[in-house]
Amino acid sequence: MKIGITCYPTYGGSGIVATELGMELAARGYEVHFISYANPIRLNTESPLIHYHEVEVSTYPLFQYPPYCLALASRMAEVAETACLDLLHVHYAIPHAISALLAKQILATQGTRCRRVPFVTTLHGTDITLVGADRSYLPITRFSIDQSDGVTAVSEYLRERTVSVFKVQREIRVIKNFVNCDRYQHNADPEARALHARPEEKLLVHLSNFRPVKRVLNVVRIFAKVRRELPAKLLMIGDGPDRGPAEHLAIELGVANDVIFLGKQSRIPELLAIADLMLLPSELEAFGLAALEAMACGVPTVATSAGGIPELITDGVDGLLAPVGDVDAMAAHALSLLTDASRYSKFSAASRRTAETRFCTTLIIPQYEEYYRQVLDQA
Ligand code: GMT
Repeated sequence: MKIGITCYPTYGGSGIVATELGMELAARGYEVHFISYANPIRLNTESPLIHYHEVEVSTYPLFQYPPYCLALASRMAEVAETACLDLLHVHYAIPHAISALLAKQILATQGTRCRRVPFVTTLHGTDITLVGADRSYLPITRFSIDQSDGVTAVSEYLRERTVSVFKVQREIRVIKNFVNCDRYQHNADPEARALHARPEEKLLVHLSNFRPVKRVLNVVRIFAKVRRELPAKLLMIGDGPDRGPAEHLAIELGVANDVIFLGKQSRIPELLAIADLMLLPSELEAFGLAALEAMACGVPTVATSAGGIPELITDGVDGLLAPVGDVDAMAAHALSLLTDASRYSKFSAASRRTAETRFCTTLIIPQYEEYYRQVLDQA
C-alpha cells in the first residue's frame, strides 16, 4: 500500500504521531510519502520506502496571506498521481483535510491513471481548541470531518467532544496514540544522567511545546515545592511561548539553578530514560503523548485529570492525577512517589506495563492498517 501523510511538521504531538506512524508503516513494507512544508522533526530514517515532498508556497504581491492550503492540495494531487497513492492520511482537520478533499476532487476530474484517492483524517484535539478559540472555524471543520472517507480520534474523550461540538453523525474510530516500546525503554545511561543531576538528586522532567495549555508555569511551581523538601533537578524539554515566563518564574522562586531548560531536543527516549518523574499539569490533553513516552521508559507521571489523560494514566496505579491548577496536590503527589522507594518502583513497573500492554506500536499500528483497508474497501 502507498500512503501519503500530511501533518504539521515542526510543532506538537500530532506531527510526532504522524511521523512515527509513517516510520512504523515503512518498517512494515508500506511506501510512505510525507507531504508538508518542512521535513517532520522526528523523521529520522534511511528507509528507501520513505519519501518527503516539500510544499512550496509562492509569494505574490496580491497575496497578503500565501495560500498554503491550495499549494498543499496541488502537491497532494501531484504526488498521488505520480506515486499512485492508495490513500492520503492527514493529521489535523484544518487545513489538511480540506486540502485532501480538494486533491481528491482534482484527481477525479483528471481521469487519473491511478485509482481515486480516499483520505483519512486523524483528530488530535487542538482542532477542537481552534474552534473553541474562533467559532468561525466550526462550519469548515465540521465539513472537513463529514467529507473525510475515514476519521479517527486519539482518545474516547476526543471522539465524544467531536460529536458534541460538531454534531457529526458519522463513525469516528478511536485509535489511541502509541509508543515504540523498543526505542523507549528503562535503560538509563548513568553518564547521561550525571550530566544533569548528582546521584542523590531526583530528576523531574517536562516535555511539551510550552504553549499556555501546557501550564508550564505550574510545572515550575510544582518543582519549587518539591525542591523545598528534597534535592532535585528539573529538565525542561521543548520550547514555545511560555518558556521565557517559566525561566523568570524559576528565578523568582529561587530554583533557577535547579531548572535546566534544554530547548528542543531530538534524543527524547534517552532523556526520558534518565528521569525519575514526568510532570504534565496541562489544562487540556486529548491524549498526553509525552506521558506515554515517559511511561514506556518506566517513568511515572504526575498529571491533571484533564481530557483524555485518565484513559492513559490509571490514577494510583501508574501515575497520580489532580484537578487542573491544583499545584499543591501535584507537588504532594510527586513527593509521595519520590520519597517512598517501594511505592515508586511499583508505579514505575506499572507505567512500563501500561505502555507495553496497551499502547505499543505492535498493538496500535495494526489498528491503522485494518482501518485503511476498511476505508479502501468502502471507497
Ligand atoms: O498539545 C499540543 O500542543 C500539540 C497538539 C497537536 O495537535 O500537535 O497535541 C495534541 O495531539 C497529541 C498527539 O495526538 C496529543 O497527545 C495531545 O494531547 C494533543 N494536545 C491537546 O489536546 C492540547
